Order: sequence, then structure tokens, then C-alpha cells
Amino acid sequence: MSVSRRTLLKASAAVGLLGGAAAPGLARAQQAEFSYKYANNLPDTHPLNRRAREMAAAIKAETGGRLEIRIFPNNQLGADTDMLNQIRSGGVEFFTLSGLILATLVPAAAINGIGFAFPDYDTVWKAMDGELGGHIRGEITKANLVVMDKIWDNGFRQTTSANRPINGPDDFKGFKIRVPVSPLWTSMFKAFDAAPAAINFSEVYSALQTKVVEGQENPLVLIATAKLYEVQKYCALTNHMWDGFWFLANRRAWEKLPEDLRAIVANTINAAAANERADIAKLNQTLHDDLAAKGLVFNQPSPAPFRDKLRKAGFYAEWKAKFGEQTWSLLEKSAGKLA
Ligand code: X2X
Repeated sequence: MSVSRRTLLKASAAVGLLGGAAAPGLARAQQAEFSYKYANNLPDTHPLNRRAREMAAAIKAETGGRLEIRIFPNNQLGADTDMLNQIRSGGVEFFTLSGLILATLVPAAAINGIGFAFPDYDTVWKAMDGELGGHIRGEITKANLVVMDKIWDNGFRQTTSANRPINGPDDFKGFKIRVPVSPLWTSMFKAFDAAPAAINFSEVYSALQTKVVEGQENPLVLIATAKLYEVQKYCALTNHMWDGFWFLANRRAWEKLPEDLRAIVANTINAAAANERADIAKLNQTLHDDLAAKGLVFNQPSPAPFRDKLRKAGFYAEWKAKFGEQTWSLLEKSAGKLA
């Protein structure tokens, strides 16, 4: 029997098993030696997903079709806290997650979210591509996850609200604000005397629409791509923290890949991260005007009163003790003295 005839017979047997309708899936399974899932919580139109699609295509091409990465954006496979379980168990092979949410498993990964730590992007990238990021990745590795070198940008976070603008820390008093599911976030908004509610991103639009909460905080790129401006009126440019996404892999799935494939995957993912950072930098130049045109009312409060409020509430002292001397001093080394 010729090879092509044998292959054909095998293929038709498999089609029979799958009921015939799965022919495209079959072609894919035959083609790729490894078919891995990459899940994330962001809209399809966010630069992270645009660059991820490009990245997956490049990996497929450069591995000669041996590794296929299927992308599941927009919480299709569950909310962040579910996906964190899946990346640990191997239910998904790749996942991008905010360090602050990952902190439920790897406490040090929340360090970049300390309020008002970073004055600008230059300081962020020096820290996250340097010693501070290296330290965090070491802790993630100890928790038995694989992490790529370059963190992807989420951004400096801004505060939106439905009924009134946030001009200073006093406006946070009693403010019902959605925060991601993460102890640091809840702690910070409690220090502002706000009323934070921990809600996964998958539920944010509807929580704002149904007024379960009055406001939320996220970078402008997400306020735009997740269309949060449709259910919010005001946007205070609070820049209260910088947040990014670590590109994680399940360890067993990663170690199944031959070393030459791993090198291609890591290089391609890290290159995509660099492009995604540049996309967001570019978008940040126009998003203020774009969102204002869509009806969002902007204000730019001074950061000093917010920082003072956190200091007086004991926020910095509390988290310095929680993170410990090593992690905290690496933050201060790159971003300046805090507490
Ligand atoms: O949940 C959020 O607000 C988001 C999308 O910014 C994060 O993933 C932390």
C-alpha cells in the first residue's frame, strides 16, 4: 500500500469516528505535532490580541507547522481566576495574566502595582526588563509556571465613573469601584476609603451597566477596546499604577516541546511583546481625544494628594512589610523611595 493511500485510509477512518463534520479539525491535527491553546481576558481588538495572532502565525511558519497556537481571547475559556487554575493544571498551555492577580499564587508579582510607584514608561521598562522583573520571574518559576522574559503592556490605570468626576482622594470616599480580584487592589482602594468590589474583567461591562458599581479603573486602551466609555461618563487621569501581563506557559506542556521549538516560541513571543508595547504607546497619543469625542469627560487631578492619603492610611508601610525587604528594595532601586 502506498503511503498516500495509507494516509488517506487513516484520514477517512478518523473522519468516520468524528462523524465527518470535523474534517477541518482533522487536517489541523494531522498537520501540527503540537496544538496549544493561548487564553486571555482582553477584547479581540486590543493590541495584545492583534500581536498574538501575528505571533501565532509566525510560530506556525517558523516551526514548519509543528506548533499551532489557537487563541481564545475575551475570557472565552473563563474568567482570570478560572484561567489561572487552567494554566496550572494544563487545561490551557499559554495564558497572559496581570501580575497583581497572579499574586494570589506568587505574592511578589504584585510589586509593580504599588500606588504611584512609577512616574513614566521609561522607568517601568527599565525595572520590568531589569532586576525587578528578573526577581518576579524567578518567583513565578518557583511556583512551577514558565514565564517569558518580556512582560506585555496593560498600561497606566485611569479611573472612570458614572455620576461624578474624581478630582482628589476625598471623592473616593464611599465610591463603589470595581477592582480586579487581587488583594493589593482591594487594599489600595480601602486605603482611599472607597468601597471596592473584586470582580473579574469578564463581568465589568455588565457590572457598570447594571450599576452594581459606579466606577472602575483601567488603562485608556481598555476603556476604548472594551467600550467601557459606553457605560461611564467621567475619566480622571489618575495614573495610580502601572500594570502588565506576564506571558505564562504550563510547565509540562512547555517541556514537551523540543528545545529548538522552545527557542522559536520564546523569541517570537518576546518580539510580539515589544511590538505590543509600541502599539500602546502610539495609541496613548490619540486615545484621549478619541474618547472625549465619544463623550467621556476628562480631568487630570494632581497625584500628590492621592499619594499622601495612601501614606497616611499606612498603605506603603503595610505592603513594604508584606513584600519584604528584598522585593521592596528592588522596587525602590528602580522607581525611587516610597515609604
Ligand atoms: O481586569 C482588569 O481590569 C484588567 C483587564 O486590566 C486586568 O487584566 C488586570
